[in-house]
Amino acid sequence: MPQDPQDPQDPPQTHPQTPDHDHDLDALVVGTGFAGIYALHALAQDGLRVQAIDRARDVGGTWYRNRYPGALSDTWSYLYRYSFDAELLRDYPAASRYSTQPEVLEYLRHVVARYDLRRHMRFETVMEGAAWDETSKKWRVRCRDISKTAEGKEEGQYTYTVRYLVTALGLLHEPVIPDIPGLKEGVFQGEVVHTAAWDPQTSLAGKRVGVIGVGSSGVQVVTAIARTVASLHVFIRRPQYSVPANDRPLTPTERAAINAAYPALWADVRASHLGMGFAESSRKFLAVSPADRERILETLWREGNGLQLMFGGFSDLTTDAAANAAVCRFLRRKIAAVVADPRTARVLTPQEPYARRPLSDAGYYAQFNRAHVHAVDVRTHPITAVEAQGLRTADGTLYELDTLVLATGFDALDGSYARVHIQGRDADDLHARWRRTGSACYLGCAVAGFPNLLLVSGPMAAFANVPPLTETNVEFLRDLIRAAEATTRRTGGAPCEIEATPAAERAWTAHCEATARKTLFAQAPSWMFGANVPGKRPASRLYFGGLGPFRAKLAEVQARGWVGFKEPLGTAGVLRAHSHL
Ligand code: NA7
Repeated sequence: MPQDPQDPQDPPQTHPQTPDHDHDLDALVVGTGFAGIYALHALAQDGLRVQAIDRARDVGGTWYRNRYPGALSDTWSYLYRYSFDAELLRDYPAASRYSTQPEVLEYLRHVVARYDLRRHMRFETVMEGAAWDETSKKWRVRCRDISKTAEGKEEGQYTYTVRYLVTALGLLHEPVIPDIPGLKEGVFQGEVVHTAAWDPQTSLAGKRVGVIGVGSSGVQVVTAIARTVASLHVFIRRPQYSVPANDRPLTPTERAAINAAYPALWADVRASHLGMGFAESSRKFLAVSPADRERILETLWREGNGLQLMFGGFSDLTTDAAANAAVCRFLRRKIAAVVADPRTARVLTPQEPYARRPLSDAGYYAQFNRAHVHAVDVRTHPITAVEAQGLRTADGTLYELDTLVLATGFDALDGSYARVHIQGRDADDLHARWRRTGSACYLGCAVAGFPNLLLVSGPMAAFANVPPLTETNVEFLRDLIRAAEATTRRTGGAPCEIEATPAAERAWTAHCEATARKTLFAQAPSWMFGANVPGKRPASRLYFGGLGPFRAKLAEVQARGWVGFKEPLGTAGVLRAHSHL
């Protein structure tokens, strides 16, 4: 299965203008998705000698690797972008309500070109490991240049020596390959492709296709390909609720209104919980009459977007089990109204609470009314093997396929660190430590024992719209670096290190867990809690308190002299969970 398939549309490879042997820098950014691009830009603006590397052949991160048909962001297009450049916000196209994967990738390439960032970037470069050198107070980052592998030449190995290591590895990066006998052994004679490592050359038209998984990726790919394939079998273990996205072009009048409102829109986004740009309701579900609840839910269904349905009509759907159950009944009625065959509808209808990452679709349920599209219940009859001709299920049926699509998700958040070996003080390995003791992380950006390692949206960052979350995180770590540099200049002694205290890291991680436990999300096993990866510790990897409160915490940490970071940078105290300035 290809990890990073080549795309003829990838731009020609460039390398940083620094000589090859000059790998002694102020900072290295690992990853060139939304987070890495902005981190590189912010640090370069500050005059740091910085480069960014990426395993892929181009920028984009998630939006480069997830090039499957139907991939779409479910945030309003005009808010699924950076806010730091007012002119770009205003002038860059927002053709429709949502952005497709090619549009997001094009946007990111445009930003990179606009700020001439490619000259600081090196692609097809894998960070294999990094080790903190206590003597020099620098990270030694071992890298492998994989660009020559395709030509059969020897891969290059080299080391960056940097003061700051900024990991922008992405929240959803590492694909999960299910443990189905025969899959990894490669016995299937057809093609296997994972949505998170999609080969753009893959053609599904006229093929007998099987899709495993019906999270966001599965729902999107199924909806996009159903019309053109010869047959489609969708293997469904735990169906999820999906709400129409209701995509449509934005009119010039709407675009003009958005442009005029941008400052206020971003202020609302930054103060809100989700940062999605819709008004989040403060109305409790059971405080509203049954007739009004139905009317509100109908309006939300028609207006579209799963996140908006979950948070835009009522404030307590993710905390009040009775309210949630009532909305589940509403959503099940909607599925029954669309899907003609009751047996198929049963396979597609969830019985669990509406408490996973909400999905949005472009007509998912209706695809199952096509005679050649089948919902296969693999909860009752699990998949037992991948065979030469296709998939075998426990009832003995063999589903013959030409192409098998794995829409089986990600080893999310801390999972992005599984393939890199980052050794901090005492040679402790970051991912090994997280597996041993849980994914503790202070404010999603710093880990005790790992000085000057700055994570962008690492574990325990807020669950929110990615671009404003990314900007929040990057600006915080940029300010940390500025403070560390200023402290070094002021003391005139050893370089000031940025390092979370164990107590602050523990307190923030416990606060994240306690916040998550108050929500129904904690009861529905999903990637957000590590439940989709066998052997992973079941715990929250996100802060469910909201982007606004998260930003307030970061502001408080800064205002209180970097509380929770070690001296001499910080005051080494512990940020109280409910403290206010
Ligand atoms: P998700 O949401 O983790 O979904 C993965 C899907 O794959 C889910 O339906 C799983 O079923 C299914 N799956 C995984 N392994 C198997 C096996 N062995 N048999 C049957 N089904 C299986 O990943 P996505 O990529 O869709 O979305 C992740 C996030 O990306 C999304 O929330 C957005 O934020 C963007 P299960 O539910 O475990 O029964």
